[in-house]
Amino acid sequence: PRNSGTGPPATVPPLRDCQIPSPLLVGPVSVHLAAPLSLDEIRQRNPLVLPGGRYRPPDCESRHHTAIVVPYRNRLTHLRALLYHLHPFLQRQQIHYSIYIVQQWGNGTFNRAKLLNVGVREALRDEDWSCIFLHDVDLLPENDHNTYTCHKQFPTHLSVAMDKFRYRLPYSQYFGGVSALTPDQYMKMNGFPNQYWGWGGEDDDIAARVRLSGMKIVRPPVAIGHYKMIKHKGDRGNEQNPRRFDLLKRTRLNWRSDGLNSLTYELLSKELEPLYTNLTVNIGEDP
Ligand code: UD2
Ligand code: MN
Repeated sequence: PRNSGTGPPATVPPLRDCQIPSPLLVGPVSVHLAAPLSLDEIRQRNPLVLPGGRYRPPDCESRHHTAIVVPYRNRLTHLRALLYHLHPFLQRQQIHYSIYIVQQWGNGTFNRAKLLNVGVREALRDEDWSCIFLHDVDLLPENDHNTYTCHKQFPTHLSVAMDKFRYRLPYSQYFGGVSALTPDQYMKMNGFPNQYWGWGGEDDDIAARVRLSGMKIVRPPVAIGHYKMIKHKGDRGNEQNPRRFDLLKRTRLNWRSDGLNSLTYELLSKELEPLYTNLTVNIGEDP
């Protein structure tokens, strides 16, 4: 016991810093999707994860504080697969983290980038995160040397080699899938666009903002940036956005006025689920 009898309380010794790299890393992992477990089974396998999907390494002090933000609607099978893989993956990296699922309320057209803006703003209300990950629900990292931490100077694009693109970068400005920024980098580019309703374009807009705000994209080596994308069809309510090409022509004019500084939404609920924080949000409709 830390306290015995009447003496002064013993001081709790501070934890030592976690080793870098983490001694728990295993490198490439085979990601199989056969039978995704139930949320309850995943919880049992991750006993140290606290409500809201929060975790801190138990025996060392982590230098990395990462919020994972996932834009979401109606993809429960994918969500289970993501939680099943990501929790142990992040724990092996000895990161202090939390997973936020930002769920678009209603049946209106999906808006990935606006949901990401909401997620970043809400996550930063909880904690002074040093790094924010923007993560598609259907992407599973296949190598834990791909660390979920931020580059000091520049935004990072992590999903550089996906099975769906035959493990190559599809084009050099590609920024879709999984990316990461510090709060400062995010502010500097005025966050993400709010005006992309439906599938496509928003990732290229975000990449353009990185450049326009004077930054560049950094990436891990292709050999460790491997991801599996769970195969899926297009979703109802997320049809291709026919306006994306026109919008992309105006990023240079719009990025300072459309983004974090013009973001409006209504947070309908925030629930600390056993494996994630669920934010349900009304982001309005395509005008
Ligand atoms: C690509 C990009 C993605 C984004 C999208 C265009 C990759 C790996 N990813 O994904 O980052 O730029 O193109 O918008 O290239 N979602 C839901 N419910 C829905 C619809 C979407 O949860 O009904 C979320 C979910 O997190 C999903 C993400 O939005 O992973 C992107 O949508 P997608 O998976 O349908 O698009 P995809 O695979 O073409
Ligand atoms: Mn996808």
